[in-house]
Amino acid sequence: MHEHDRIDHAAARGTVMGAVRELDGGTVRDVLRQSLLGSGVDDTVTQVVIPVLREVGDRWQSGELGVLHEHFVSSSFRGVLGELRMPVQGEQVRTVVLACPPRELHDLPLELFGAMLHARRWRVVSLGANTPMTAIGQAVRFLHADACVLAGVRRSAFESRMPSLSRLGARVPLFLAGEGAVTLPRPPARTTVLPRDLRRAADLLDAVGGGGATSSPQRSDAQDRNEPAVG
Ligand code: B12
Repeated sequence: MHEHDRIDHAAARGTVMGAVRELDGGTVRDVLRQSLLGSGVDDTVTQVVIPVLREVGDRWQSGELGVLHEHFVSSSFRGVLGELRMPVQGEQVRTVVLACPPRELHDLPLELFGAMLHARRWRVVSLGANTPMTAIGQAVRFLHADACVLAGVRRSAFESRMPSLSRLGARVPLFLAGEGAVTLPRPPARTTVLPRDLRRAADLLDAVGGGGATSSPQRSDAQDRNEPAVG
């Protein structure tokens, strides 16, 4: 990355944080659009959107910002995300289903990930927060999905439904993501845990999703053979 790119992203983050404090949605949108035009979806998500989300979250928890700022930033980012999903030219041959498991409400990082997959020419179908496992299975079947990604902040989002995750993983390349997935001591069989880094995760899914995830080194088929699970 060039020096001036880094300075632009830092400036963009500063301007967006200022706009969030002022509840100025127009400026949030303008800065994100400019960043998208100048440096694309991956950089905008990883260099501007995620750091701002984290900072707002941290400041909310410390009491410096209020729940209104968290709601405002989530809603503003969702608005711009909608624009990111404008149809891309050419064919989008692969379909991915995104969802948060039951009782998991932290869906924004997954939506951002969806924008990054969309930019990689995936057809992205988002089921959002708190989605019943049966509904996820139905969507996967109905769409003949090439991949499915489930994200959760808490381990319990996955730990409480290991058998149904393994069953779903037998039907479609299944990727688990978010802090709840990366901290699982043993991921469910037939699932792949995505790394924390969204760009690396998108590249990984792009490489293996629909193209034989069974060959992925992070895929936990190992459990079927009583070998230590990786990832
Ligand atoms: C915003 C927020 C919410 C929003 C969610 C908005 C939304 N629609 O997404 C709302 C208000 C709904 C919410 C609710 C709750 N939340 Co909350 N929330 C947060 C907050 C402030 C920010 C989360 C966030 O989006 N961060 C930005 C993301 C991008 O960063 P990240 O989480 O670090 O994720 C990184 C990686 O894990 C990875 N990653 C994450 N998701 C994904 C997905 C994919 C596909 C990939 C590849 C990677 C990836 O990418 C990130 C970059 O490294 C955090 C605290 C914080 N400062 O982070 C708490 C936090 C996550 N919440 C927490 C809790 C406990 C809750 C509640 C249970 C109650 C509460 N105390 O508020 C409820 C209910 C949650 C539920 N049932 O699911 C805890 C979780 C602790 C835990 N591990 O159990 C946190 C950490 C706060 C805390 N310290 O207590 N929350």
